[in-house]
Amino acid sequence: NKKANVLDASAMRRALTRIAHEILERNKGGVDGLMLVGIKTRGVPIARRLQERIKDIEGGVTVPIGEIDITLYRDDLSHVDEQLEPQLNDTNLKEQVTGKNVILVDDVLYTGRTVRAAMDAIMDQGRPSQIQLAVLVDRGHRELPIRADFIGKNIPTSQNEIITVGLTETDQEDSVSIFEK
Ligand code: 3GP
Ligand code: 5GP
Ligand code: MG
Repeated sequence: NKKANVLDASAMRRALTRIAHEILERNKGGVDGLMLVGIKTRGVPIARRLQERIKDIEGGVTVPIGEIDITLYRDDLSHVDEQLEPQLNDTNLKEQVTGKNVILVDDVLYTGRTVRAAMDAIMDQGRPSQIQLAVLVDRGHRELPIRADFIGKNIPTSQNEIITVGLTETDQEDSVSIFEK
């Protein structure tokens, strides 16, 4: 049952536009060495939106995009087994990662285990010059020494709350809400 709406469509749009600016500000070397890598499912459309924003800001430059599929073995959310580690299913990195500044993109950052698995997958493919992390929501409860470089919204949650992220690409609307499990 829903407890609160946290972001509506325009707030989400503003947050992603801000992150696009922050990515460009942080990476003064320019967009040349950048690469966006979305973590499936919803990290991928978010990465595409950031690619569009960066293109708008930087006069038409298209930053390359890749996708990584990392899922828990059992994908049944109501029975997410806390002992299961996120596993790599598939990567779609057409671009070489070696020498690139890879920006990982995900919808929600929680324990950090998914991001750790994503970093492993990227570093299996080559030697990026840097890896940075952009997330729409940081809900806290990290279990690893991982933090995001770019955050749309910090939402402190309890363990029995979940964040639902809706995106027009996969859902009816752009929205972020807090639910009680
Ligand atoms: P996503 O693939 O778009 O990121 O993990 C699979 C999906 O389940 C995720 O979608 C995410 O939105 C949703 N989800 C909601 N709560 C949780 C949670 O507590 N743990 C995990 N692993 N996924 C969650
Ligand atoms: P972590 O590995 O950091 O614990 O979890 C990150 C991944 O699990 C994200 O890709 C996200 O899909 C999912 N996740 C964890 N908690 C939540 C949550 O509260 N809401 C949503 N939407 N996804 C979550
Ligand atoms: Mg996700």
